[in-house]
Amino acid sequence: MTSLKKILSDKNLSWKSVWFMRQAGRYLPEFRKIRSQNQNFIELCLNSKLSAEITLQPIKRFDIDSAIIFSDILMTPYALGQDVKFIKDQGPELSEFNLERFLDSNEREFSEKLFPVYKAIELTRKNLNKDKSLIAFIGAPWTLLVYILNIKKNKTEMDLNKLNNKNININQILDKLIKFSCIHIKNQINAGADIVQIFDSWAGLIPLNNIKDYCFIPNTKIVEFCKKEKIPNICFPKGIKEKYEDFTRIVKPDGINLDYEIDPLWAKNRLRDVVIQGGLDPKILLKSEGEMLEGATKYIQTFKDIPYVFNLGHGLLPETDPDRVKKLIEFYRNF
Ligand code: 1CP
Repeated sequence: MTSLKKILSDKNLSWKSVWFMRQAGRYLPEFRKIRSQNQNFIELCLNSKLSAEITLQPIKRFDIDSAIIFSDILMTPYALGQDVKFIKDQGPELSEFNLERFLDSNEREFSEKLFPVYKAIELTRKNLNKDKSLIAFIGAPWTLLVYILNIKKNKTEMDLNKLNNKNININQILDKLIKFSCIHIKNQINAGADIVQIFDSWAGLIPLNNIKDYCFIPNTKIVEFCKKEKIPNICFPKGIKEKYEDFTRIVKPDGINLDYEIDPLWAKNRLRDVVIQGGLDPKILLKSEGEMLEGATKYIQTFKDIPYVFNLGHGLLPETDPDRVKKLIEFYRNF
């Protein structure tokens, strides 16, 4: 197995690696124990010692190649002055967006508010074996905007009125988010992270005629920044279907995470000059062991002769049995 960092920088080898999105968190009893003693989620993310400990929990349990820092994409709006709360069984809730306050925030204030996250990365790196990569992450500007303006009605519908509100200049907000996303990436790398993953979890909600402005351009600007800084990067434009091809060609990330709707063979034929990661439906870990291993085989087999990072098509679900995760990793290692 090869470190994720090496795979992303040296794409011409048929190297393999494995980690899982949301590997640190909700489905692990040792995480739930810490969480039950720390009701305020933002405060937990800002507790460097606990955050480092949670990051390392899946590394202690499973034979995986990378750790992803325990934090959240909503730490960016938090550091840009918005109140962020996580309501039990409902998800995040952000205070009313205040454009003036948002545009007013500066780099020093932003980095100071997120200092505990960087400290957690430093601590984790010290306790993580050298041959394992530490993954930093950000939410892509559009996905952050969805939360900042509270645009999402439910998992598949959006309140377009909010998007078309004449008093709101979407591009102005996206530009500020791009700038501060790059600052957050750089700070995380300086603290000891090796790679960044850019989660555009709600890219699939973008109206088709806005996909260039709201998805391709912001991701391109961030990837260009990473390239300038020599930071290995992986994009995850979830839900954009066949637009994965345009995305890869235009944005040119080092790595691309497939979502579970993308056919692996289609991806292998259409996505060029990029390291492919993930794809397996996290729901398959809830099915019988046979079904899970059959599903995994399709991905491992399809990508056996090109660089491939074994991972999922979205994060591990809270109801996943950790023993299933272990089984899946063992199966992959023995394949
Ligand atoms: O209540 C709890 O115990 C908190 C659950 C939880 C956890 C464990 C949330 C709330 N965030 C996290 C950690 C987290 N979030 C990590 C680090 C852990 C790991 O990956 O191993 C990461 C990478 C994220 C990223 C994240 N947060 C994304 C992008 C990935 C994705 O799943 O699409 C998104 C969209 C969020 C927002 C968020 N944070 C938490 C929830 C419940 C949500 C999603 C809410 C929604 O559906 O709108």
